[in-house]
Amino acid sequence: MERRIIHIDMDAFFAQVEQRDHPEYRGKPVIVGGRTASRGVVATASYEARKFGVHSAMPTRIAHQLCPDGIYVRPRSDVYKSISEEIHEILGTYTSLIEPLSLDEAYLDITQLVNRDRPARKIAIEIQREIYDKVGLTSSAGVSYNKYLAKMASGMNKPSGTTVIHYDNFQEILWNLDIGEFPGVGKVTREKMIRRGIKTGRDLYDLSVDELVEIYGKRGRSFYNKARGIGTNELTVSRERKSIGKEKTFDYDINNDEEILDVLERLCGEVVRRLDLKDVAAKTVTVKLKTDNYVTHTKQMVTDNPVMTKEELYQYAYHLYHELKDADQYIRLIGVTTSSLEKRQYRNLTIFDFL
Ligand code: TTP
Ligand code: MG
Repeated sequence: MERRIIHIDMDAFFAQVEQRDHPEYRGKPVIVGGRTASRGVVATASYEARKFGVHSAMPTRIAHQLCPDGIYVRPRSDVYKSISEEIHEILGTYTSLIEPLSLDEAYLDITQLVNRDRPARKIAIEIQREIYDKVGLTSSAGVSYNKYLAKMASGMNKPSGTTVIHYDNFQEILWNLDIGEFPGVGKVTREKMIRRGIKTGRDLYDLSVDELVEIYGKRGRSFYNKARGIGTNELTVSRERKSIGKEKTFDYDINNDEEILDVLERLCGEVVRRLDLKDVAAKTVTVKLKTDNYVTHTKQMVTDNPVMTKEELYQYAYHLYHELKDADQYIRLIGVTTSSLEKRQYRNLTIFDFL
């Protein structure tokens, strides 16, 4: 059966997050990586930094030589992880047929969403726009009829590109590619192939499967298929996430209700934002406290009506907090989690709602 697969990949993910959160970094070469002095490697670089030749996995020392005036920052893994969850939550509102690949990449099977007025390219653009509006980051999308071509496509017009590979153009696109662009062809293999006269997708296409298997063993068959645009369209779908929560560790142990509740209220706001993104409501609310002697206490309750607003969630969380909290005990962490998630039901408005 013919399918429509979208591959979404955030542009210069870590670096773009740093530019989003530090406006003074925008338009500048930003390099996110380990240790800035003599050791460590580059995790990623903004597109401005890539112009200097800086790229992922390069020793930071080399990056400093290529781009001495760049802005070098350490990764903030927790932030990237939480943004990644927000992005995956947005994707989950389009379809449950999602295969997450990494923090910043996923496949979506949108076959069922496509119709004459809403072609796959349009859906891809809608997704990219929604991610930008809600998370403030650009992404690139590839659309095709299998995973391999969708992923190839998303890389073709970065940043902010939307690229479609279909039956009418796939062969021409693949034939014109440098051999190094094919998955599985690293630097070393590329050099060897070029020495054999295999420089482009077209050269690869001209070899028989027997010749390729003879030279490259098992990989040979894969190269043969890649040259012909053959790949799987089956997604390895992840399990639906069962809870959404947020927690905060205090810089120092505290025992001041007002301060703690302030944080709890903010956490409730963040959790509801994530419920909004997924368009779900929660039947269960759990509050967790960790005391200064590292003991964790949790208490949960089932709500009368599924929770969807910050005020509702905070009501429950406030109540649970007071049940858990010992007046003499200092705490070091507080968290609130929602579970038993269900799709929101929208009541049909009647004329009485307007009176
Ligand atoms: P990628 O999607 O490979 O790269 P990218 O998003 O930075 O840039 P592009 O626009 O080309 O997609 O990886 C996603 C993130 O994973 C990246 O921002 C940082 C991290 N990463 C590493 O930490 N080390 C690596 O070697 C690579 C490739 C990525
Ligand atoms: Mg990326």
